[in-house]
Amino acid sequence: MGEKWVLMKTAQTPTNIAVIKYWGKRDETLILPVNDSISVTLDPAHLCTTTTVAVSPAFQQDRMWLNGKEISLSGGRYQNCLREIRKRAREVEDKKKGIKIEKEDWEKLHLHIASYNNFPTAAGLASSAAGFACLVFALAKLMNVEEDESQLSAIARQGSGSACRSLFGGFVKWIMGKEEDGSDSLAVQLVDEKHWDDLFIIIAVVSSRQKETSSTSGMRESVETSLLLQHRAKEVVPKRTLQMEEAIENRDFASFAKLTCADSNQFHAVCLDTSPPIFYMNDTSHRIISHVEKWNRSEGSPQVAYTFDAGPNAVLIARDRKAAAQLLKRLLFSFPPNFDTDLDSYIIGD
Ligand code: 2P0
Repeated sequence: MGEKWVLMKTAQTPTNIAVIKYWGKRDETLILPVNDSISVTLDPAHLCTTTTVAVSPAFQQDRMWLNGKEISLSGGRYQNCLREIRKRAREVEDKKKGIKIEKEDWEKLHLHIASYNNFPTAAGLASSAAGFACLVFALAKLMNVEEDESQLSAIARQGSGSACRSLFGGFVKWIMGKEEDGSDSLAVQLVDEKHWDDLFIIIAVVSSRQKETSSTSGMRESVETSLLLQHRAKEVVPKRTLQMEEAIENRDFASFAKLTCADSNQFHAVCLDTSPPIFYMNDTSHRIISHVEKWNRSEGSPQVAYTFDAGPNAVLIARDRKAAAQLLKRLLFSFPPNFDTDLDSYIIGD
């Protein structure tokens, strides 16, 4: 190997939004959840992470930049992903550039990683999901890794739990698994993105501020203190997951909306049941819920499902284009936007 070459790969990965939420770990290091979860992966054209990974014998250490700013790779989560992916690296040859990397060289070579999110980081829009999925996928491409998406998902999971679901499009299930080593805690695709392409997803950015309680510490506190979390994981989610899979399979929007809204509300109820209580939604979020509930009731059948992650922003899933157009009109009327020039987006709350 000469000293003057750089080999690069770029990947783009969308974020995903859970319709059956992951909240609580049974193993914090391996990131093993207390229940299964189901998500929908967003269109890669919108909320996504783009990551370029590069390797060169000239690099002195592994380094990473997020949105142009260098971040530390010393955390266990990055180290776990890098270690697991390096273990699976294979020989890479680029004859045109005269580069040959042997399998064992990957342990010695250092990486430079540059990652960009095209949406607010850590504002409850699952930035870590797209980020770790993209990192693992880009490294797998660079290192000629053979493993399929489900096997890669078990590596991305060790970066951030929800990341494992971003390696597939469409609707995706993260199977919690039973093994202590986490080998069966991985994502599978339920249906691809064409199966239910009538759905429209609108994200109402209520606030782009960083959340006060990170998901990681929030769910740790919930596991330690919430009795509702125990009931949810054991009694509610196993049944609800099956019902959700059936609703998705049959494109049954009424059941889908009922389950999605109920699961979001129960997740936030678990947050309130945590000591000290965690408040992710704000008044604007609550007003959006009331508005959608009233509208759905007045129509006789649900037009829109709402779901909120660890932040106040509303993810609204409309049954079709017509419902999405009506929803936008209603949102703009009831929540007149403040145009925020820094963010190039409409902020409808504070
Ligand atoms: C989810 N969330 O299923 C749930 C719903 C937030 C609310 O997954 O500690 O950032 O990195 O595994 O994946 C957010 O949790 O937490 C999350 P870690 P993660 O999408």
